[in-house]
Amino acid sequence: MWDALWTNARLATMRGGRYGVVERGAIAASGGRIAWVGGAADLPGEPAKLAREIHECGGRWLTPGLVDCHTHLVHAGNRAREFEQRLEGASYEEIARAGGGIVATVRATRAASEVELAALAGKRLARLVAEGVTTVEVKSGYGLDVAAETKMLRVARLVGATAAIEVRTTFLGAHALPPEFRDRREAYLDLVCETMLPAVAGAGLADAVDAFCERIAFTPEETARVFERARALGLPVKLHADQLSDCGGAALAARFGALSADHLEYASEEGIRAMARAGTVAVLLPGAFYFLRERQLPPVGLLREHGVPMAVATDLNPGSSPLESILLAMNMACTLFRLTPEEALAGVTAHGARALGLAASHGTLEVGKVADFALWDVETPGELAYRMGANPLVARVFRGVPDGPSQSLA
Ligand code: DI6
Ligand code: FE
Repeated sequence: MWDALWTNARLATMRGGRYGVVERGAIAASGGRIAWVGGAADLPGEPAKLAREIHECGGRWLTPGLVDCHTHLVHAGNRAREFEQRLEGASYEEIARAGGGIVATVRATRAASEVELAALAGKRLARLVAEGVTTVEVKSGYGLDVAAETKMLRVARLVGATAAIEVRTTFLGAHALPPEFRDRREAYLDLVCETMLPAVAGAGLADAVDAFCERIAFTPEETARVFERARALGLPVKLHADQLSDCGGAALAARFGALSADHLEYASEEGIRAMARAGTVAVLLPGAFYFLRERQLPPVGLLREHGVPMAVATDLNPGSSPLESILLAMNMACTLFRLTPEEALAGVTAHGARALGLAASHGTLEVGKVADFALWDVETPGELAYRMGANPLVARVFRGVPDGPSQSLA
């Protein structure tokens, strides 16, 4: 007997990154996994005899739980003042060079206690949960010393353990050069590679390692050094690649078999070919493109042509993408980057899961995968990317368990 069965649902299974529609569908969960999925007419018996709990979905659309595969949601403070400065004409790079930018958030995050950080992160997480997110990636990178980086990762693990959502953590020590290492780049990289990475790996605090490869951050050579160390410690890598200029980030990520290369506005065709060969996912972050008013579009046509799977994420962070809505990220991926609504939904399900190394267990409605679902009040799945600022979530299910009233913010 199954734990629970959802009947009379229209399923967007998202298998292979397509809608994979099953009209008049049913889906069952046992032990937190999908035990059965298909057309209700093919159920092996009377629903009441098959499962302990029956949920009638009233013909609504049921999708996999959404995956936000790139966020910086643990941090303190905000950068609203920088937003004003940019509106007065300063550029993101100028503000960063003048000691604002990432380093401003580092100061605030270092000063915050774990309890304070967890409270701030919990609020942001709740907004994602309210839109059907069931898996979220959270990066460090606003600590930039051993104590504050490990604090951020512990907070991310903690908020994950106390909410009905899966949190995957990524160590981003190579996000920016902290002020106390100004003009001592080499020494900071020593700290990242020889002290922080082993400490984080030893404590099991990170599922992956990321770096910001950019003119205002770390060079490809410096990034490669971090990646070598990650590889030696058995951790997969991801990369903030080619966001503001072509640094060869896409090819570098591919060379290390990265799970994903993220942003990619300036990526070259050669880099995209390398990603295709390496199986590296392209994570598109339209929130940052929008908020920084970038002009250079990511090469979506080339990504399609070379068969690189495209994920979509919020990049939720205080500097370049204060975006707390995965549904709006989907909409922007369509309006700004010209993804189809089907690609956008695949980007926050099947391909988002792949970008986290979770393709075998998450992101589609298939037997054996985690029973994480979202149920929507929409007439077609394309409507999820179409609406702006609406939230059609009706119910969310995490590991086979529907959210209770306290979690159900919809
Ligand atoms: N790229 C980004 O868009 C964010 N980090 C990164 O490496 C920006 C982070 C910030 O401005 O605080
Ligand atoms: Fe980012």
